[in-house]
Amino acid sequence: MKFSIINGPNLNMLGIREPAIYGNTTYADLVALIHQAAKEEEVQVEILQSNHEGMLVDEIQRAYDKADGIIINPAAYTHTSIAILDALKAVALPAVEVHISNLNERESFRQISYAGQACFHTVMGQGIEGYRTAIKILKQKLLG
Ligand code: CA2
Repeated sequence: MKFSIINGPNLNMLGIREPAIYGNTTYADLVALIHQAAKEEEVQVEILQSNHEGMLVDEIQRAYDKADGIIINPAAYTHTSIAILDALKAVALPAVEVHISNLNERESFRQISYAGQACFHTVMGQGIEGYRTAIKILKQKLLG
């Protein structure tokens, strides 16, 4: 079972600023956690982070040929990108949306998620541990 894990803009800055919202862990810590969780769950993962909307769309399209499911944190593009929503709908792979912070407790502009409309589940407010939860949920979905 292979998952494409896609992270959007500024997630490479984790741990550098705003620790009260995003924690002290770095993007390298997040990548390590994902690899550890994937090993434990016996799934394969490919991870991409990009600050560019089109790169995220390209990666979702690539997942169509190489992955069984998608875990995506589109970061700020969550709240703006119909292109990412359309790409997720186009590939029609089972997808889980992840957010490190709890969007329900934040600004009103973060209350809308376009990408989430093409995802069967959203994990939020669990910090980077949310990616482990997402891996488990996606695996269960694919196992039926
Ligand atoms: O909670 C999440 O995972 C978010 O997707 C993170 C995004 C934010 O725009 C979303 O509304 C919620 C931000 C990514 C990281 O941005 C940083 C900002 C300052 C310092 C470090 C990272």
